Amino acid sequence: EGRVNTSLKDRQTECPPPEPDSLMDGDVTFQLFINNQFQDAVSGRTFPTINPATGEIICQVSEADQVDVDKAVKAARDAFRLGSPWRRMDASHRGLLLNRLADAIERDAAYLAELETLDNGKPYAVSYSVDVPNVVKCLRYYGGWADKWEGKTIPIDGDFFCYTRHEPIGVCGQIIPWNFPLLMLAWKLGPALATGNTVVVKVAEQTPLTALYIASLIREVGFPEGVVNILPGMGPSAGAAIAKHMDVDKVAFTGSTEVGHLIQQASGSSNLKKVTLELGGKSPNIILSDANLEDAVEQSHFALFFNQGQCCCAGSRTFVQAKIYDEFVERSVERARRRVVGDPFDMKTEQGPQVDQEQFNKILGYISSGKREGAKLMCGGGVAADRGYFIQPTVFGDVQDNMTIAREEIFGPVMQILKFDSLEEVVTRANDTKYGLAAAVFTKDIDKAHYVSQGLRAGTVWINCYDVFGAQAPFGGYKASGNGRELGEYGLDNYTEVKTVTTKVPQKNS
Ligand SMILES: *[C@@H]1O[C@H](CO)[C@@H](O)[C@H](O)[C@H]1NC(C)=O
Ligand SMILES: *[C@@H]1O[C@H](CO)[C@@H](O)[C@H](O)[C@H]1NC(C)=O
Ligand SMILES: CC(=O)N[C@H]1CO[C@H](CO)[C@@H](O)[C@@H]1O
Repeated sequence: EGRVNTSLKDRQTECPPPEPDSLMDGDVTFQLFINNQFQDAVSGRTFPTINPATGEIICQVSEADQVDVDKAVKAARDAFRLGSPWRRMDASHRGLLLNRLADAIERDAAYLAELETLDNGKPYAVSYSVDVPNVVKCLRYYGGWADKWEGKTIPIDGDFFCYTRHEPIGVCGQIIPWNFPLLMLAWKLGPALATGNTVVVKVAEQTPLTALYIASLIREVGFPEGVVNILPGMGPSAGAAIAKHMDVDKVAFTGSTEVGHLIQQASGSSNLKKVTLELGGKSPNIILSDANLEDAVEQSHFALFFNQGQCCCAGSRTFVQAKIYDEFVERSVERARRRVVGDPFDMKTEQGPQVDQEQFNKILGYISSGKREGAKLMCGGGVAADRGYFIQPTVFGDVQDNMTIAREEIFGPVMQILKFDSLEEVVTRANDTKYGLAAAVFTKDIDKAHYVSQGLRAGTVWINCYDVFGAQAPFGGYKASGNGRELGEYGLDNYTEVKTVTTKVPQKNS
């Protein structure tokens, strides 16, 4: 429960077989979703979304720009006005709607998983058994919170009755990345809707399809008009319009640290909207010499290569203690060579294509820089197919802290293995980065595990495991990896304004 299932054998027995050929049949239109209506962009413009396994166009999608953002914000503002159906709705009913949305997603799980795989390239077995079930769990978790997010009564001095109300912030802009299109949508919608906000979501231009299908389910289960608006579009136009909009009260962004800076600046130069950010990482994964080697190798492989290496929390600096370094590298290379790369609709596939040409080129550029700066290429390093954006699972040994591949986020299937001697040394080196999203330590010694996990400056530390998420536990970054937390009870705070109400209580009754 709550663990990422890494066993392919289990997945094959759970999944219905995919039918990618009939996926785009029927009159599915991919338009903007504003006020519960699907509609063209005002400009009439569209952009193609690409199947990364083939490089072919899947379909055209309406492209939102600033004018459409204005329309969507107006719809969301109107849905948020005092006395609106959404504002008058019982909190328990908001919870019920989130649960109904989860029901509809469960009903259509196979279709959604296929669509996610077609648009993003991640293996269907993973879309079906990891992404979709975690979307459902997240929405149900926040559905449960809707009528339990309580304020306090506070004993202030004097003859007063003082209490707090947890109120929604208002219109929230939410900008979603392409690496987990459905799951990141759920992480954003769950807490925002449970607490009674309205939202304008911009989905990534690489992967707009599943969010637009979710839009049809949002309408089907009965969310009032304007509560959820979903806009496919580009960062510099639609994303920037949300970030600087004077009538957006909060923006939540998941993506690169580079764009995170721009979002924060746009808030500062417009209306000081609240900003939460979940950004990049270069997460240290520390293997002590007493660890269970077989398990540490497998988990470290998973920590880096899961989702084609396209995880903000990927364990992308693997620090291995000197005594076991050579054996660890050898076994990791052997495991990477066995990784099954190919058609994401094939149930045996562990690794599909990278999401697009731009990422593909960028990763190949990092591989060149690794070779140029003197890291030892142990396996992979090249293109893995003659079409689509497939890259060979790649392992670099003898990586030094100052190499580009040890400092910058690669976001691809490229593993860096570094050597260390002492615990003090590895904590200092692990922290020597602008990022602080996640970290892990593998050891059988609980004292060492706690020593290392206390020293690491990161929002999440895994001990003897990696990428274990629960809707119940907060996730977010120290330092340049972000602001605020998503998931768990902490996630509610970042969608709430606290109002203090103080009433005079006269002591004479005459
Ligand atoms: C890393 O540091 C070493 C020693 O100071 C230096 O020789 C090497 O050129 C540096 N490498 C890079 C990629 O900066
Ligand atoms: C997010 O919520 C926490 C409380 O859990 C609060 O301390 C923090 O300031 C909030 N961050 C942002 C960026 O709103
Ligand atoms: C860059 C950074 O945050 N370094 C810190 C990492 O952790 C060690 C030990 O706690 C600190 O001494 C560093 O300042």
